[in-house]
Amino acid sequence: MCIIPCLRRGGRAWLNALVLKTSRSEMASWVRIPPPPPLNKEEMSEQVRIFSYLPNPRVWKSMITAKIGKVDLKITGDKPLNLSNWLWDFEAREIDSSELDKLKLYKRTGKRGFKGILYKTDKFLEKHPFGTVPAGFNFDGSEGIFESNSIMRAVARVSSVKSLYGGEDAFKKSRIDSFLDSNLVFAREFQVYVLEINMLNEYLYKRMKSAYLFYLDGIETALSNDKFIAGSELTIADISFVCDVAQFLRERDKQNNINQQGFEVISKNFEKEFPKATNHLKKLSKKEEFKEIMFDYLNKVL
Ligand SMILES: N[C@@H](CCC(=O)N[C@@H](CS)C(=O)NCC(=O)O)C(=O)O
Repeated sequence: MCIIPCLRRGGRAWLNALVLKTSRSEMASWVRIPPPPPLNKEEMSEQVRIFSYLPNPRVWKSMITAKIGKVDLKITGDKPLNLSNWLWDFEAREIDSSELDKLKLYKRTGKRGFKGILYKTDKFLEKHPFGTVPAGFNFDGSEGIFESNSIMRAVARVSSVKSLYGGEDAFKKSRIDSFLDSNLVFAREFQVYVLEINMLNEYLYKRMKSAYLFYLDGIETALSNDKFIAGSELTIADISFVCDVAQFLRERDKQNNINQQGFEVISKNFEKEFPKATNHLKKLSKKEEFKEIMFDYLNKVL
C-alpha cells in the first residue's frame, strides 16, 4: 500500500463538486470541477482526467490549479488499500470478483509504495510507462501524463488563467519549471523517507534532512525577493510548494516514532528557520481555493 496522510472529509460536499460514490466502497469517488457556464451534460467531456488513490496531496496540486484556472477536471480513485481492487486504466473502475480470471493478464506486482498485485491494463502502461498514480489523461485518454507536477502543468496549460504558468513569457515559464524541478527532487526524497519512516537509518535521514534544507532555503531566498515563489503573481510553483511541504510537515504526526528510533523531527524548527516560507504556506492554505481542497490538513502541524 502507499503510505499517505489521511484527510478528514466530514459530511460536506467534496469541493462543491459533483461526487458520485460507487456502490462498493465508501471512498470511491468521481469528482468533477465543471467550468462555468454549465454545459449540456451530454456534450460535457472533461479537459483532464486523473486516476489516483484518494485523498492525495499530489492530486491536490491539479485540483487547486483547476479551481483557480476554471478547468474541468475529473478525478476517480479510492483509498490506497482499495486500489488493488481497481482496474488501472483510462476507464479506471472497481473490479468485480467474477472478472478476476478474465483480468489475470493485467496482473502486475506493485513497484513503488504499493505491495502485492495491481491490475494495470496494457493500455494503461502504454500511456503510463512507469505505472504510477496519480495518472493523468487528456480528455479522450490518447495522452497519458504522469508526475504530479506535470499533471498540474497540463491543467495550467489548458486553463484560460495564463498567469498560473507564466503567461506568454517562455522564460517565466522556464523559471516556474525550475522551481517545480527542485520541488520534485525534494518530494522524491521525502517519498522514500515516508515509506521508510518505521525503519530509519543514518544515511536515509541525512539525505532527507539535506534535501529539506536545500529546498526550503531556496524557497526562503525566493520569497525574500518576491511576493510569490516565481515572481509577483501566484503560479503553479506556489501550488506545488504548498501541497508538498504540507505533506512533508505531517512527519510531525510521527514524532514519537521518529524519536524512538533516535532521530529528531526534521521540520522541528521550520517556523523559526524559514519564516517567509511558513508565512507563505499559512497564507495560501487559508485562501479559498486551497482551503476547499485541503480542509484542515495543516491545522494539526502548523
Ligand atoms: N513523483 C510521482 C510519484 C508517483 C508514485 O511514485 N506513485 C506510486 C504510489 S505513491 C505508485 O503509483 N506506485 C505504483 C506501484 O507501486 O506499482 C508523482 O508526483 O506523481
